[in-house]
Amino acid sequence: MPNGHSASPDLEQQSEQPTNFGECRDADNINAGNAAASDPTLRALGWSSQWQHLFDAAPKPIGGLVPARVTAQFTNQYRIGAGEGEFSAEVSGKFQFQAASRSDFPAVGDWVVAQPLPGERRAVIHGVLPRRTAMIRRAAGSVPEEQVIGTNIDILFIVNALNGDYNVRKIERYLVAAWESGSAPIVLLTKADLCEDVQSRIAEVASAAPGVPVHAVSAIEDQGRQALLPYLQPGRTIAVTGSSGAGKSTLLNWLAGEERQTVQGVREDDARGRHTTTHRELFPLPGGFIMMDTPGMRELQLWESESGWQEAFAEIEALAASCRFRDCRHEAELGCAVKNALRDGTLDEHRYASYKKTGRELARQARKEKSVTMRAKKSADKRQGARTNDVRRSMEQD
Ligand SMILES: Nc1nc2c(ncn2[C@@H]2O[C@H](COP(=O)(O)OP(=O)(O)OP(=O)(O)O)[C@@H](O)[C@H]2O)c(=O)[nH]1
Ligand SMILES: [Mg+2]
Ligand SMILES: [Zn+2]
Repeated sequence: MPNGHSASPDLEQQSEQPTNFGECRDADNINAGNAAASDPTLRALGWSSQWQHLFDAAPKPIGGLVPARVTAQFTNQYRIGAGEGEFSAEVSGKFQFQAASRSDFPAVGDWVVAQPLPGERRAVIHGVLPRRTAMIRRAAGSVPEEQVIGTNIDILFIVNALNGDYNVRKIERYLVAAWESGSAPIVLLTKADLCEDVQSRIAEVASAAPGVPVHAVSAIEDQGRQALLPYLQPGRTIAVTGSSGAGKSTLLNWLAGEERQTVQGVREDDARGRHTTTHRELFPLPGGFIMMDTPGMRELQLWESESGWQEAFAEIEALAASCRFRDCRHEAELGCAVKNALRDGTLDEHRYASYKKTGRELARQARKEKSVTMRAKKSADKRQGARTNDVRRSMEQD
């Protein structure tokens, strides 16, 4: 092991001071008449008076409905936490019928309108409260379809390990998705005990993550916890994301102060993980914050996200504002500020390449989505046409 213990003060250093994440949130003035708003079980899951207002405003087709949070998801089954405890839940038939796309279904982190079934630990979900944030990726498969990874995440820990997993380009992709999601990204470089030169890694990542705090930690050696404390505020939901084996579940156990999730060693040859965590799950932790553990991803397929891309490459977007042509593609155009910055070395070549590559990928993705939407519309029109003909024929027969 290289400079493990002695790295301690270094680890506390960070690229940027975390400042006002969610400072505004707990101006909760609890309505004394509202039992749910002050319910300790719900509050441990992140419930606040803002959610209470949304719940009060939500449509309620039947009586006896209560607020609950989706704490885990297994295909079509959910586990939800309500004031009355945990329930296994499914969506109602009407919900299923009315859902226009996969992303309308509840996801881990959602607050839902639920109906506990009398005398059972089962419940029916009738609605989902409006999401504050939603982390979305493109689902695996040939048809472009969005998959909601998690919702109502205040802070997203983008976890990348300082061994074979370390990859700045990978972090950039996660940042695009994080900015698009609405949650505040933080990069956590884990397994600092395995790295000889933590400080230069932090600096390298920081230059590819404008405006994003970057911290190095070692759960195994209990290093770097201090720097994370400002994020771990009561009522906050923090999700971890990253490759399998990056140390997400280990991080959760470390911050929880006890073994909540199973962890497993990585493959010796390439440091890849074994996909130990298999479903997304929320854990209310002792400090009053809530952590969402997620399965490691092989690859993060981005969902169309113009604003996330612009945010993740903010310094290039800022340069682009002074290009001579407004529609400059930063290739061979005259007066291109981006190309100038590349020439004088203020902009890194890899960073530029990654900016262009991500942009192309998102454009391709947008085209695909468009053509699928058009195809879906055409076949719907066709079905409609066939139905109209059927009706006409049957009328003619009459
Ligand atoms: N040296 C070192 N190893 C660590 C550290 N954190 C985690 N590990 C090891 O990395 C391996 C993978 O850790 P996990 O926490 O299971 O990784 P994960 O990201 O949850 O992986 P998936 O659940 O597969 O997505 C385990 O053997 C951990 O002991 C660390 O700070 N230092
Ligand atoms: Mg895990
Ligand atoms: Zn340009």
